[in-house]
Amino acid sequence: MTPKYLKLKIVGGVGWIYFNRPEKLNALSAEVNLEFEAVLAEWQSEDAVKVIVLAGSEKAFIAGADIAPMSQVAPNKAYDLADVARRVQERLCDLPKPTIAAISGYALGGGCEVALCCDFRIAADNAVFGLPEITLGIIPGGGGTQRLPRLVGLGPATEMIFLGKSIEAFKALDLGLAHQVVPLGQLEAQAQKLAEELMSRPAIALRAAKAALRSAMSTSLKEGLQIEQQLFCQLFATCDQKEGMAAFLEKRKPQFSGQWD
Ligand code: CO8
Repeated sequence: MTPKYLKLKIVGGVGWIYFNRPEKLNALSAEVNLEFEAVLAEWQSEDAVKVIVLAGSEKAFIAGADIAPMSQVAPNKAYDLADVARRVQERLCDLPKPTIAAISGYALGGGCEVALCCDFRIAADNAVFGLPEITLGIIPGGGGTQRLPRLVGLGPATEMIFLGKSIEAFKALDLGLAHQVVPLGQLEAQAQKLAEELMSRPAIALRAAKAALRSAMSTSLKEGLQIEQQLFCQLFATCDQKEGMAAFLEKRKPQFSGQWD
């Protein structure tokens, strides 16, 4: 498929998805969400893609959901609108491959929520994060009230969501919303570098780590510990567990294959 609002490229195992609707600062319409969902579905099982990076343009990662169509939505249709966003974002969160949001410019509303679904957020020094929905008379509808407090704590999330004020890159770094802040001109290179570092890790163990960490956000401690134990044990059936431990004992660098025994 050739998407209209996304640009795609694969560079050495890294699948880049650029939101590309510049006239609307990459605002997420239903069409954009459906294209995004289709690419994620395709790349989930695409062996050539090991890590996925999301990016926008210099001015905007994504400036939120598209307000124009949303302004006309009747109460009985709001559910359908929110449901598409929820479905796509859950797919992104649950993707069994590492994901990185490379954020320059505005990451507002639904754009901030998409970034929250990624495993890593690298911010350019011009990045602006925010959940301004309250200023539109609504609240975040794509997971913001749930994922943001889990990531940064209830206090900062309350401030961002009640007041709807944006924060800049270094403030996001302080809060733990961004993992790193880099000069705008280095954003892509840094994201590619992180992706390549992730690719050097044992893929099955990385997938298990992601599943275990994600479960920490949605289960009780008791249940989460059981999930962790199960995943931990499964890894003893991988070539990478044997290789990783043998390499340590033989004092050499491991060569991971990402294969089951
Ligand atoms: N929706 C629609 N159009 C947008 C959006 C948006 N979110 N953001 C920007 N645009 C459009 C502008 O209307 C403008 O279009 P035009 O040239 O036709 O007038 C164009 O993009 C350029 O924008 P500006 O001229 O406003 O650029 P500025 O540099 O002056 O301002 C801002 C940039 C500060 C980003 C400003 O555009 C802005 O405040 N945008 C809206 C941000 C916002 O409120 N986002 C949250 C939206 S609500 C949301 O995301 C809820 C998510 C719920 C998910 C579940 C349901 C789908």
